[in-house]
Amino acid sequence: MNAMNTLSADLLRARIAQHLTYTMGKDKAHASTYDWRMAVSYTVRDLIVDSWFEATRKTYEEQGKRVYYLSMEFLIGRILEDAVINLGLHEQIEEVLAEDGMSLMDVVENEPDAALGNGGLGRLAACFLESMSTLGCPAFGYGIRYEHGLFRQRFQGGRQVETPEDWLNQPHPWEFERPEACYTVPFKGHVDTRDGKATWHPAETVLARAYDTPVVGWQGKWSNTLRLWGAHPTELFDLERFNSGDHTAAAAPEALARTLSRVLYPEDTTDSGKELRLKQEYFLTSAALQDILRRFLSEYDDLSLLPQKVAIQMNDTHPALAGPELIRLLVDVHGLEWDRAKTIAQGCLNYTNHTLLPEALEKWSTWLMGRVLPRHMQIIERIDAEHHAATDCPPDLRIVHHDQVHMGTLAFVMASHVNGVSALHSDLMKQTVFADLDRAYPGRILNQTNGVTPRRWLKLSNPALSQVITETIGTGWEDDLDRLKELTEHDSPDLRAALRRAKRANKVAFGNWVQANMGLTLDPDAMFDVQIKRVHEYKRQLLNVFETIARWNAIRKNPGADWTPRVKIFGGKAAPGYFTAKEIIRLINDVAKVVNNDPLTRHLLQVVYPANYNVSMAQRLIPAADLSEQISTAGKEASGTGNMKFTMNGALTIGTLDGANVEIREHVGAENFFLFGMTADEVLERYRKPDHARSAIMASQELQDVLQMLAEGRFNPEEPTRYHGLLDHTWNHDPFLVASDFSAFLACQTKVDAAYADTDRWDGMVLRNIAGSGYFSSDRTIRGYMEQVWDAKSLLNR
Ligand code: F58
Repeated sequence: MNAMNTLSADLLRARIAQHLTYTMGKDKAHASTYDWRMAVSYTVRDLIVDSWFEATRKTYEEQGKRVYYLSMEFLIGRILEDAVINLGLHEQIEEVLAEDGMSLMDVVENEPDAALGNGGLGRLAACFLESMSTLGCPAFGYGIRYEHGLFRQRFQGGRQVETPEDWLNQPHPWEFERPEACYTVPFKGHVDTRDGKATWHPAETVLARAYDTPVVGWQGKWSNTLRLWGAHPTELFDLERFNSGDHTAAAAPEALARTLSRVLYPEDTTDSGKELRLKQEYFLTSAALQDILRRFLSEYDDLSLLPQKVAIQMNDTHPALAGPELIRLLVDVHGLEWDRAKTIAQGCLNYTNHTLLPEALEKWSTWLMGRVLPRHMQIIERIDAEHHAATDCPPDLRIVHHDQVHMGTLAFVMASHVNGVSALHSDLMKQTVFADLDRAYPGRILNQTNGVTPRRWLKLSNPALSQVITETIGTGWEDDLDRLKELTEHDSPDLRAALRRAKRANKVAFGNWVQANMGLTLDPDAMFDVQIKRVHEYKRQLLNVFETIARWNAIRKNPGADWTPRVKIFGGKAAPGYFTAKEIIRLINDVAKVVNNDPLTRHLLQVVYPANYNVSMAQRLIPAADLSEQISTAGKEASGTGNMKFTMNGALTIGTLDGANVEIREHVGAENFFLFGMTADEVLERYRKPDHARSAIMASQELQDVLQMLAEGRFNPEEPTRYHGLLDHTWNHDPFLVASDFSAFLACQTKVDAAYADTDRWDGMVLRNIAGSGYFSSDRTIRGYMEQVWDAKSLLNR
């Protein structure tokens, strides 16, 4: 039992009332949901602060090694609900609020999502923070306090329209501004070298100011800090200019500085050549490293101890300037010799790779790097020269070649450990993109399969299932998720029925939400077939919508047959500049419009695409899913983490042997997973066939019918040629082998239908999926990093 559970409703009532009156300045008669939410948030935050201080005190006392997780993205979602669940205060707060006619759900849903990330990479960082706190690993997350997170998505005539996100428009109750934790970040200018000593004379400077959010672990035993940097001008205002009447120019320095933390880049493949992005990356990295060194030097005076006391994780290459920046600080500011500085930097740094897609591997032109960060360009060149001398690598393995700085190579060379995010992905790293570097630096690459926090993704988002689990195996599974295995020992008709009831209740709840927000009525007994993730060609939403059309055709041909009713649910955003992805979104919406209005089929097939998919929508949708679509082209999805959340929540997967699907299938049993499609090796083989698309299309009448309908504008009679570009792309290029995997997908979906129709069989499969999902807790992942990457120890219960 955690201490918080014993907090009485009386105490909470008093504290909430106190905050309502004295922090919000409202009396109950006039308090809005927003006021209540703020009062509850401040109350809960107060309860975390003590454990937060205690964790800091303990880390100093024990001189523990600290982990620093550097990430351009933290896709946190709502904070209050997570804190309430982790502190076990759910029931008491519900009780207090009910007395004033409020519900905890209304209060929680008043909070905007903190959407400081694009997708999996950012959400992983958020899960990791929570697990590091749960495990008592002393850690800081470092990121940017974007004023505008990921854009909001609307559909206009089926097309994605982006509008700015505005989470900081209202006060943010979870952060503590730290005006004293402030660092100057330099840019541009020139470097003087005298007597072998370099001096950088920057032409621009910006202040990085810290904003801290406590991250509380399960049962409130430990809290770490998410420190986000806001950009501020070094000089507030040009008073002389203002007085001379040039008001706009007077405020220019401020506007320029603030741009750095204004908005999250919404691209999900790197858009190199953007100066602002490079500056953002350096802004985060430099502020974080200055802060790390300041904290270290407040405790120790020998910089050689740095690798023993500090582990820095680079979340992808976005903070890969950490290598050159740490060397710069050690050499130029702290006066260390180059060799010593470089060894120390390598001893602290580690790099996680999240993609093998060539277009997503960051590169910067040497011209831009030299102009924005002239000192770093020098340091990078020296690192590169030494890397070349030590490994005798060919030119294309160098950090700098073809006038570009290859950030993956830089990160690799400067890291102690480099990891992939699933077993398959880590193997492919060794076989493909990093094969030569792996030979040059053997043993550096290792695997840490991703995980997700079961607190948010099971306990919080799926109370119905959580209750069944607790009633069956008792409490304690929340931070020991392997215990879900015990469910299989309790397999019985009663347990299967209980799981089914929980799922149905979640489907009804989601159906009500769809009804209220989209005006569509869903049948909770139909199979909810869900694909939610960023829209990208390699994730193959196109394959799914082609299958949807083929299914519609099949039903129309034979409406009286024994069909398994389905609701096809899509969710996800496309990068604003990604034309093909946006076309796919439009197509799904066009198909939905036609299919949902067909009186012949609509009791058997519906298509739903709610706009603005985000963390909160995922929390609603995943518990309601029967089928999880994980259908990327094999070898392209590094891991996936949504796949894990679905499994934990009792959805069955239809998927390829890609990313962590491979391990999910091993853990739940091959017989409980709907596998289809080419393997990564077969994919490579297939690419060698020049007419792979055409020949696959010619082999499938169903696919030809689908493409013919698109050619005729069946879903868009107002503009029949709308999808001709997409069709040409499919017939002649099909870069992610949609056509080649289509028939296998269709056949596999037929097996899914049959399995769903056999209720007892399906329920048994569901049970085995939940029971096998324990491995995919991010606690397991973080333990792996602590032991194999960071050499860090838990400070809990010591
Ligand atoms: C994702 N990457 C992988 N990148 O695609 C996914 O397989 C994996 O599970 C996840 O990381 C966590 O390891 C990803 O989300 C981005 O969003 C980047 C944003 C910034 C530009 C480059 C892509």
